[in-house]
Amino acid sequence: MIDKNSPLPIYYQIEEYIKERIQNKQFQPGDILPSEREMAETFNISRMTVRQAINNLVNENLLFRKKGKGTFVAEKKIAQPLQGLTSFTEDMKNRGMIPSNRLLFFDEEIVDPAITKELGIDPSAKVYLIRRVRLADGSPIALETSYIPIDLTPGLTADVIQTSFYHYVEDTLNHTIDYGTQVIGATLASTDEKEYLHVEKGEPLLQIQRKTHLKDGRVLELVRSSYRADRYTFITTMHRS
Ligand code: 16G
Repeated sequence: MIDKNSPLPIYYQIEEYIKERIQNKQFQPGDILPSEREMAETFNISRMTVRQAINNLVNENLLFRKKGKGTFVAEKKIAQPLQGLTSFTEDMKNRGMIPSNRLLFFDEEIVDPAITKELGIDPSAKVYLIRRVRLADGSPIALETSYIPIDLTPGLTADVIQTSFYHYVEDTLNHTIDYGTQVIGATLASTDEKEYLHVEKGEPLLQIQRKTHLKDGRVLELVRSSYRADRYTFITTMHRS
């Protein structure tokens, strides 16, 4: 277990010990870790050393601290490849997770002209304004606000949007979704995000804006989302040409 004669630093051995237990599911997401004092006593090492190991694992997002409560095992991060235009439903299913939605708002609205401009439609035209919390295995991952031109998706209803929007567009309306452009940035959780994403106010979030086009060039959607930065990450392969 901990070998004080090993050339490997003790804090590193503690990190490996905790990682191993997370991997073999002895420590599950949400589980509380033994306290620093308990671990120091168990391994007969200093609390400073235990703290160093835990700090490193917190920085790697494998563990997280709750003030006054202790250190807990974090949920595994969802690594989203930045290749291929996929829907939230597809992304979660591909990972063996169960996607679900909490519909917060669905209506036809006149919106900010900056939005209609992005959508390439008349400023006086109403758009579907939709707000959904997107969940994976029941836990909230993203808060998504979609702006969708009404004439592109006639018959869109709250029921349809409870499942997959892309599925409806492709399989019911027979449109071909072509490409999207995505801007990714950072933001801090507002009161809404605190409520719907179950994070602390001011916690860092990933902010994403996606604009998606149909094969005929028309804009299908403009979507602004905030993703939990502790649950979501992006991964991309780059070729040096
Ligand atoms: C993703 C897209 C969003 C799209 C939605 C469709 C990002 C940042 N956004 O959440 O633009 O509307 O998928 O999902 O990835 P659905 O087909 O499951 O409703």
